[in-house]
Amino acid sequence: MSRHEVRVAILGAGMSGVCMAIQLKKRGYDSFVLLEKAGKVGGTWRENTYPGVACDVPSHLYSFSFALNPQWTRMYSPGSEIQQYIEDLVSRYDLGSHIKCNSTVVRASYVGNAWHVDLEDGTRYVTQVVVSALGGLHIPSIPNFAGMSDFGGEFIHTAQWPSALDVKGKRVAVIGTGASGVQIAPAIADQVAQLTVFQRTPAWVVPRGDFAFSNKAQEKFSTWPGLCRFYRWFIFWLLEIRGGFIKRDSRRNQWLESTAREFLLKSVADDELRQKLTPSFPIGCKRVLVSDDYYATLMRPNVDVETRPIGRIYEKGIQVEGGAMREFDVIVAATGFQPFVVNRSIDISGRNGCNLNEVWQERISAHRTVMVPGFPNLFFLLGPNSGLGHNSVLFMIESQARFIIRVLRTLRRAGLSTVEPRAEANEAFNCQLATDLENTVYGGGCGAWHTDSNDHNFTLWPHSTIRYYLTMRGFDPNEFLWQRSGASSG
Ligand code: N01
Repeated sequence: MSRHEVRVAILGAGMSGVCMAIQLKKRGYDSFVLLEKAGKVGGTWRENTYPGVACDVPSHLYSFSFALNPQWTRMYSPGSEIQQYIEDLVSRYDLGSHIKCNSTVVRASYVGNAWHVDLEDGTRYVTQVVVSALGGLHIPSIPNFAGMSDFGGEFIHTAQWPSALDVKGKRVAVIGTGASGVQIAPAIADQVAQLTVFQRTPAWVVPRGDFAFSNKAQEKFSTWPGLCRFYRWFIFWLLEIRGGFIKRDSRRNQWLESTAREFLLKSVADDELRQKLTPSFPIGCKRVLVSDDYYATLMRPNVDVETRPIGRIYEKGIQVEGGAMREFDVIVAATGFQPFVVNRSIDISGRNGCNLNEVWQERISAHRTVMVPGFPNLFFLLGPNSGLGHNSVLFMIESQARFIIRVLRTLRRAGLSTVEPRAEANEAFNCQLATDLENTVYGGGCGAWHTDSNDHNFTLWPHSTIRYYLTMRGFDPNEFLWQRSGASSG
């Protein structure tokens, strides 16, 4: 078994892991490693390569405040451009020597006053600090329809798109009408012979307003970085103000719902189809989708929407309940992810062998969204309740990385070795969060992926991002237990 000692181990080299690494480097911490299971960096943007993949947050905001990119080609740039942005960050900040690809972490155990991070190949990293940057939406949720193994064509999840697959002239079924489904359907509709969208629940859709930046605009952003920053802030505040829809029954919620209704009315002339596409839950309860061309795609002559539940899959196609079998060459499952399962696939044990899976058995939660009592010096990026439905998660990641740096500095300056949240502070934080969630559209009731089996929202932040920034900045040191090496916990 090979053994290495570093100060910080970051698990995962996606957007959040790379952000953490840059912040460490900028603040003079050079003893860190990024452990990545795949062959290259990128996380979500490496894995998701399906046709039409793009971010549903404008690119100038879906990039880091310390690494603006004047060269974005579109308001909503394609996934490949975001992947390139991440790879460029690695070169720009010279992170290459810190990144260990093909390193699958299987276990992280707190032993004595250190973390032992074990890889599948037997390598062990002994570290003071572990930062989990594994991402909440990583493991595909693949439905288990009867007869699925009988299907003779291609069955693909959106996050596992084979680069060689050509859907031209094929009969394609897309199952799911979430953020991925509404991107892929318009991207392939004009190439395929027939496209059937299998919709279980209609989603609220608002116009995206996508456009390409002209060369002139890109040049101006490059020449005047201040303009690029101003534009970014403009988008940020626009989304932040619109984010008032989170509050249940608020004026902005009503306004957003009427905007979505009008968009549907204007886009879909057919009454029967419009009826099928009208959601019956409050806007925001499930992620609000942004698309300029989804509704138009559904109006195409070679596209139809099937709302009857899927009954069985056969060798040649799909049969819905009460319907005949329809033949397909390709079935695309745009059925989303299993939130936080990736954190649970690694065996994480803290003080006294306390296991994270057991702690999270009843409810997934963390103090200030980043730390769990009993797990000293373990931090989560994009951890419980730090996802967003109205703005850019990169803002959250930056706030979290800054918080971690502040904690590391405090440890260093005071000659301390460990920090963990006090159980009572964690309890108070999460009780308040649960109360706050009740007044929002994220409070459950529509079967969204971001709630657990008890309808408790464990993924989304129920306030403005500014409030999150202040929450992460203004922590009280007394909420945490700080210790010197060798001291026993009390
Ligand atoms: O997944 P989803 P997604 N039979 O869970 C349906 C992020 N993202 O991959 O609503 C039939 O939203 C399911 O139906 P229902 C973003 O945060 C971001 O689209 O459960 N249908 C739903 O329609 C997003 O929220 C970007 O009734 C089944 C769909 O599949 C998250 O990823 C881009 C089914 C799943 O929708 C997930 O999005 C793309 C079954 N058995 C994704 N199981 C950005 O741009 C599920 N469905 C940042």
